[in-house]
Amino acid sequence: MAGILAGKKALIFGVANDRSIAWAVARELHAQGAELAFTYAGEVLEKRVRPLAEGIGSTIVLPCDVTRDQEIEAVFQEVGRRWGGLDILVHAIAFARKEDLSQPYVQTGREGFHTALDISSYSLVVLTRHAAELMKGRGGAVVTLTYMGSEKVVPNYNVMGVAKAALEASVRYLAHDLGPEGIRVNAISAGPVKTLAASGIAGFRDMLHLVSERAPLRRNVDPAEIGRTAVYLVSDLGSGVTGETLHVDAGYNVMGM
Ligand code: NAD
Ligand code: 0WE
Repeated sequence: MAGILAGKKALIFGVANDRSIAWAVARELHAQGAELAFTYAGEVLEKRVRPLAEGIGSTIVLPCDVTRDQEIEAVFQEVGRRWGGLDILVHAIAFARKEDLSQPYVQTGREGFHTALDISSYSLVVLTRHAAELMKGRGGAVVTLTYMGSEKVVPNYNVMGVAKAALEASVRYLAHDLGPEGIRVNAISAGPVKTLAASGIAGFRDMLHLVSERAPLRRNVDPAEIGRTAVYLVSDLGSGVTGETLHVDAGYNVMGM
């Protein structure tokens, strides 16, 4: 019952509801004994996130829209005050304008490009910088969520694919910067999962079906499998792994035909 993350303190960004990948990660970290804190993006989501957090004994639930530097600073100040340090950062945030996920990529405007890269890519850099301050002298681990649309063209993923490519490159550069401090930075490239972020996407059900037919495992991934991979990456089991993007996609990405 001790768990491989007993005594570890984890701060989780990206829970919107109980279908969020961040929530599946939270549950698996909690099952391994980690103590958790959560952030939510806006009042509407507080109503969803607070009961979930309280249900697993978390008392630190703070607002954070990652486009607002003051909110980010307030989160890390409060976590520092309550915990005096941090071991694990989970980043599971992405956003692009709806029109940029339907019109041809070539039409992407400057504002839409900036929005997608700011929220989905730059946020990892600023959150990791703050987290590293609280990980000083104790080491730590950062994990983010990405998608294969960074490596290969997935129709309509568009500017999000470009943002995920920047996110994965950031994982490597952050791993280089923070390795000397004993802080590891990795990404999980997940197969499609039916979450709130996926619900607005036309044809998402067909994508799930196609993956389940073509992937080596002949099925889709279960969010709990993503959560348990996060446990591996942030725990001592993954002590030699940093700067990596690990696919958890039933093997879909290895296929060439
Ligand atoms: P989700 O909608 O449950 O989570 C997305 C989260 O991003 C939400 O909690 C939302 O509040 C947050 N967010 C958006 N804008 C924000 C902002 N300005 N400030 C703070 N938070 C903000 O969907 P999800 O599918 O669980 O997405 C989590 C991560 O997993 C994302 O990075 C996504 O790209 C990635 N991912 C998803 C899938 C999938 O098929 N669902 C596959 C691979 C990777
Ligand atoms: O990263 C994602 C989705 C991220 C996302 C989703 C939305 C929907 C609502 C970012 N921004 C928004 N903006 C909105 O207004 N995934 C990996 C899931 C996903 O999204 C796709 C996919 C897959 C898979 C979009 C097109 C094609 C495939």
